[in-house]
Amino acid sequence: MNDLHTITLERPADRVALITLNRPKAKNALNLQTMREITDLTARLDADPDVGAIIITGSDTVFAAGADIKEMRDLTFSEVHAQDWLAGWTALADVRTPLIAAVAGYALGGGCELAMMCDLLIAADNAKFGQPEITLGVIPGMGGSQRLTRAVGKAKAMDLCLTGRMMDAEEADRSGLVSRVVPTATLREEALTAATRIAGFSAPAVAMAKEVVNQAFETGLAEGLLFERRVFHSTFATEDQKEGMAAFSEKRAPQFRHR
Ligand code: CO8
Repeated sequence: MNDLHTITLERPADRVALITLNRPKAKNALNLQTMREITDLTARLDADPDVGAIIITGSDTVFAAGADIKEMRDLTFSEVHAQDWLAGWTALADVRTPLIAAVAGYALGGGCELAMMCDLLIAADNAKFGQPEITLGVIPGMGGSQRLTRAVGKAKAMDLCLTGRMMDAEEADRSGLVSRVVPTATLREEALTAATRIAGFSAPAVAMAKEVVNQAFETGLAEGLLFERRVFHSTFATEDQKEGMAAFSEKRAPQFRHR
């Protein structure tokens, strides 16, 4: 796509889109243009019935080194407040298609926050996560204090946000930040395998599964369980439920319609 300058788009497998952050000279720092390109592109991919999973990745050594410090450094309070600086990223959290962050190397500040906005976070064994904003005289601004705390608990989140230290892949795995850790050399392949698998299932069932898990962060248990049960009931309105259960009974592979 020729309107992309800070990211690239590939279609490496059927029903899978792969977005690669591509500002190597700035360690894939996320500037406004990157935000617009990612949110516009993921919205377009989300509306495409031929896309069942989206991978977001960086290079072998850096996922993203955070928001673009050089772009922000001279902004005033009035400017960031008036523009609601970084609010545009919330569009990514509205994407209904599963998002897989495939993280190798540094995922710092906004880079860590971008990875946490995704649904699966697959880390290479060289990944390093951190919220170093405190070292710059600011605080996380794209969800780091909220999503990180929900993912790893107060003790670790405070440690990362107050000291600015990095967490390696092993600690991130132990702390519940990442879905799994894989060798750096196989990161892309592992992400692709997961994406292909997800994209092969019933698209309504996948969207509903994502929705109900996300609901766990928004509601109390009783309300969440009721929401889950009602959404479970609604899967029985889909042809894919009939096909999936018939295929199991008939000992054959299901042929999902994906819509
Ligand atoms: N923004 C802009 N440029 C960057 C960034 C960044 N986040 N990170 C690296 N770069 C640039 C460097 O300035 C350097 O440019 P140049 O070649 O022109 O000097 C180039 O990328 C290469 O970087 P290094 O030489 O530093 O590479 P190293 O391999 O030595 O180090 C690191 C890699 C460890 C990733 C290091 O670059 C680093 O620490 N980067 C900054 C990490 C950071 O602090 N991230 C947090 C940013 S703030 C944020 O994400 C959220 C802010 C929310 C604010 C809310 C406001 C409303």
